Amino acid sequence: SKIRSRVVALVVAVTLPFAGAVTVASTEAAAAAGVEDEGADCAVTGLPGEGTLPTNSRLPDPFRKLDGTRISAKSEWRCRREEIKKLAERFVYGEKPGKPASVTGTVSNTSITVNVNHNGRSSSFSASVSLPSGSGPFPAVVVLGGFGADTAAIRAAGAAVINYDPYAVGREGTPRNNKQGAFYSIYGSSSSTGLLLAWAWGVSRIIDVIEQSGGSILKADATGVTGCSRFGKGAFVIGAFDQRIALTMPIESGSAGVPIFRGIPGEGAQSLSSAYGEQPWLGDAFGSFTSSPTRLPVDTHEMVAMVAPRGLFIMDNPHIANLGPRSASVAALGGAEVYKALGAGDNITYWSDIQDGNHCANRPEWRTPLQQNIQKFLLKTGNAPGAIRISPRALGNLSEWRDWQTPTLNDSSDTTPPSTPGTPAASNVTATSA
Ligand code: MCU
Repeated sequence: SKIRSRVVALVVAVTLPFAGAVTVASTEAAAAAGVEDEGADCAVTGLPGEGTLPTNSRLPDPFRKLDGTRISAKSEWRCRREEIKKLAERFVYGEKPGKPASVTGTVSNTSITVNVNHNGRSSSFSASVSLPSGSGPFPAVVVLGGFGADTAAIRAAGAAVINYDPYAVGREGTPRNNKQGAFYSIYGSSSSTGLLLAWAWGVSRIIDVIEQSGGSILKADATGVTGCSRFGKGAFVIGAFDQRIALTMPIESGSAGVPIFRGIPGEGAQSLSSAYGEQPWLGDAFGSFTSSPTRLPVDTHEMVAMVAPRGLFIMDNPHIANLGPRSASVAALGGAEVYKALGAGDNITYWSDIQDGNHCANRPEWRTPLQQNIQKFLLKTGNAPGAIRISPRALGNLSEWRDWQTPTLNDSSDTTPPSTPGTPAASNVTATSA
């Protein structure tokens, strides 16, 4: 019957595995960096001013540098990423300050404390810790807020859970000119940095403390981050802005999270002005773009790319149009092009092929990929390839959103183009019955 075939169509998943042959080197590339920002020494010049931004209805080319030329070697990604970071700070999130003058604290089996001193100001916050069974030191997943993330599955996989209260670092419900929380105690209540990067700064300081703790309880080089909804926005930005994070797992993040700001017309996603106005999640500078995102010189596919080649597992809900799941799929597909160019196409998973439409529900479909991602990027015992499983209810079309193609990047700093073009990723459609 018509209804039956419609029901069957709803559970057909589009599966686009990345070709194994071109991504064999990806486990090496997966390693998180030892520093928060590997490109901190890159000289970024030519950042545009707000008045000079051209309109671009498509997604900006992630491979094109501010000087107008495109990168041709993998080694150039480090400083191109830094350009994207600076653009994202200036126009989207506000600035994320680096490590403060003094960060101290403790790690125990049950909690982490963080004390920060900078320019004569101080603040502190803490997070509770739940260890898995077995003997440490353990990798850990920072979980924002208390809902949506499958903490039982995280611990069963062998990682500790760090329960992080983002509101201790950046409160909600404040006006933009009077922001509150540990971040704003240091950088001022009129800081133009939005809550998402304040939350990110807090997680970076937790990692500083874990690094300094000597590693007998938690490993500093095996940290993941996750959260759902507004905390999915947070998890996404946190992972993008600290390269020590080995695994980034945003869940149902919605507008101001993974979905492209340019947004698929008519999708029904929360509008940018609504998200900007609801809470100071985004930086104050974003206020100029809520009704003209086509002027943005950066979009969220490039935040996906900022995570590359590290582990990224984006979970999304195709049943709620307000979350912009189609627009999120385009961001993932666009950012995945950078993963592929870096030889790390196996390190990104996007999964919106789920049954239960409730926001931030516990989902059986994500348990296995969650644990596989933890094994691969945190425990370093697994090597399951990433997958793009987009529900046909919420499938965006990247080709409508880009006017650039993905380059084949050289391995060395030698910028001579390679003689053979890269193998395109395989794509096929897998039907699953419910
Ligand atoms: C999807 O995330 C947000 C959404 O942007 C808000 O408009 C709504 O109020 O809250 C969502 C959320 O965080 O739900 C828990």
